[in-house]
Amino acid sequence: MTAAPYEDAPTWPAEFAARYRAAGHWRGETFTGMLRERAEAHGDRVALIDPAPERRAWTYRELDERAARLAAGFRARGIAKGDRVVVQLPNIAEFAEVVFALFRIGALPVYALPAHRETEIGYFCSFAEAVAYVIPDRHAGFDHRALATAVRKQAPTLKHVFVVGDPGEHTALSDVPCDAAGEPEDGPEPHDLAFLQLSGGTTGVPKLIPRTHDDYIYSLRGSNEICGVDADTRFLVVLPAAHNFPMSSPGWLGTLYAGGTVVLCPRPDPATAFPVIEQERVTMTGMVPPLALVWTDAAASAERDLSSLELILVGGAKYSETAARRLEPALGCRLMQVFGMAEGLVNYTRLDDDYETVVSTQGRPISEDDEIRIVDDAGQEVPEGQFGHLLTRGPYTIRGYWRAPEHNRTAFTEDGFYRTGDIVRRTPSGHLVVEGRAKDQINRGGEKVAPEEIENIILAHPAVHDVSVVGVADPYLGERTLAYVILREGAESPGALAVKRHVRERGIAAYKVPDLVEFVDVFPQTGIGKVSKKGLRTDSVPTSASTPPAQN
Ligand code: OOB
Repeated sequence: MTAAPYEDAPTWPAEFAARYRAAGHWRGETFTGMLRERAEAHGDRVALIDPAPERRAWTYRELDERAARLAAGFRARGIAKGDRVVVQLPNIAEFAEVVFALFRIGALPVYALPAHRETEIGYFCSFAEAVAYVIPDRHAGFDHRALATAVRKQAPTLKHVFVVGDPGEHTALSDVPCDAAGEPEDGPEPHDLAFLQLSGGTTGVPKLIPRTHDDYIYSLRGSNEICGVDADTRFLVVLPAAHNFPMSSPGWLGTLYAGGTVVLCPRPDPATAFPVIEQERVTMTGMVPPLALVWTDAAASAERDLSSLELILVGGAKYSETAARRLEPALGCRLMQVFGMAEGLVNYTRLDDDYETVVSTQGRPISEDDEIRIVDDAGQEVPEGQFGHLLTRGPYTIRGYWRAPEHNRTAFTEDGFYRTGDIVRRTPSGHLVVEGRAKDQINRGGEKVAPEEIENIILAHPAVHDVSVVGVADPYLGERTLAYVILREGAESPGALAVKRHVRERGIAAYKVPDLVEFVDVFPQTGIGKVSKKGLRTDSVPTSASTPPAQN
């Protein structure tokens, strides 16, 4: 493979790149260099703890050596710079080993979530022309090897399936490492792509987000400074490690950047996480609002010692002020709100913000070079303090999705601002308050669902004439998904369960199966003014921007 895939997305114009370098944001670091430096500086410190099923603790030296050996093995099997590799691993130590091995080669991990199934994985593998797919044998009761077998049939570029555990008909990851003959000479440059992150999505298929070493490492450094991450930090990864939030805000990559210790949590529930916090003396973690509610409730009766916790970050979806006020007293640590996106921009409340700001805003940008515009439907800036569409541009916000020139024309302004699809207002202190959303996306407790993706599946049901998937308020998740279905004339109703089964059987992440299905004669005028998207699509009218804000 050539380096061409690195160029498959718009990047920062030269004058911006020069400015970000001059400002010291982009320092010419790579992930490989970062890990090697930490291994040289304090090789005996523990980088990573994986508590289950048997506790494993890898030092920085061990992680670096493992990544080097695995990289050599990947190269021996033909994986080269610029190749894409879909990585679908749960919160296990091998996650870090695999991605640092790929970084070393300059191959690009595509971060799938453990919940993704045949529809999503098949798409990632074929769209990204992936050469390899890395999986666990089984996870959460699901056999990923069978999924891999099915995906191989539809993705002709896929040459390897590497399995953590029992490989079945595929290749055991443990058979891959071999003696490393030094570092590859053609390893990635700091301005090269490091990986492809997934977008929450507003369209039928998720978009891939190209992040470079330079830009992502800057967001780690900035996040670490704001959150006070240092070599003494013990960060617990409770959300899926593949998601941008637990990866970089400040997340496990931020913690490794600082030389701290990452503790992987196999499941996020208090019964699993609290004993890990006690045993490993965890100091920091990050989570979505519904989980923060569960932890807040569970803390009162918890028999575990949570006193090592200093800071919990909450974000990914709107955290209600009422819930936010309960967290600190219940868990005995500080709260920080985070409003971020895999495309780039991340906002945090600050450790020295007053309490009211922490509980009632979603923070302010990491960087003084994060440019924020809040505009009305016509693209004009709104008066200070009023709400509008959030547009952003900056040193770690992408200038375009990977291989999506058509979509990029509407997702970005001509001068390179990303249209976040979020409706926000700015307080006098510069903090943002998320008021709602204009994009066609449902935020199900931090998990993003693109209605169009689900509608397309439901439309394929023989009894269905038309469908509209919308978000409805839910006290726990913030939003749940509701599919309004109009049946074909004369068709017998298959019933709500059959519609849900139809979606599930298409092999899709469980969180995307509609929570509710209602059969209607015409689409009700909902709070967000949805109409038939089928009609919209045939008329090819853009669905974004003009929709009034929905409540998150
Ligand atoms: C994070 O990343 P994504 O890419 O899954 O989702 C981004 C979207 C934002 O555009 C916004 O609509 C929503 O998620 N969001 C929030 C929020 N944080 C994210 N909405 C309201 N309040 C918040 N605090 O979700 C993500 C990435 C990095 C750090 C944190 C979250």
